[in-house]
Amino acid sequence: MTSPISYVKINKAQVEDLVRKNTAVQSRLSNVENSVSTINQIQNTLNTLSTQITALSSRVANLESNSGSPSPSDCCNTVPDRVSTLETQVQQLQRLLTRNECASNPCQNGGTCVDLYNGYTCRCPSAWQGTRCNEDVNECATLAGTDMGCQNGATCTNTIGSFRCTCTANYRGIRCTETHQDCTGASAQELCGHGTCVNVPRTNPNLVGH
Ligand SMILES: [Ca+2]
Repeated sequence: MTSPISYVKINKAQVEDLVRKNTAVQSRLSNVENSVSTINQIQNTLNTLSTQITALSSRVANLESNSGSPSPSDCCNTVPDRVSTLETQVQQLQRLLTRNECASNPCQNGGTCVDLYNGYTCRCPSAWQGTRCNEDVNECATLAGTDMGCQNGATCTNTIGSFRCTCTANYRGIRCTETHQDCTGASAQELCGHGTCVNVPRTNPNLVGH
């Protein structure tokens, strides 16, 4: 006896319906796979957190068992006090930064005041020194041997706020840098009458040399 061969006839609409259902099944399968992946990630994260919590617990236990160190609660109770101390210090710094120490004109004798953090400095004229430019500079010491001091063997005398040069016989000027020219000027004719005046160095500061 031979089995009869059976045929199932389906039309185009049924084929399209099967394709749609297959697509839907594939989509649901993909969602399930994604969900499994997400669950694995969550599980890994939980494992990591668990490890960290265990480590933290161990550290807290160590801290609590160590009587020489402050416990976490002691530590955190002092935080407000420390913040308050910091605020006070910041306010003090701000006051020092904004205060103008030059307001009282501390620099004397023409000194220029420069306001600094918690203080001032004075830039003094050359004849004065010191924190407030109230100390005389001894120019006879500081300028000795320089072009700014007394020249040509002059004697230097320090004065308050300045200095004075006493020149040797043949020199003149503030620093004794010029020689007497006794043959120049209207007096030369009177000095020599009808002769020719020739300058010679003075040997006495008060007597002309000619
Ligand atoms: Ca002086």
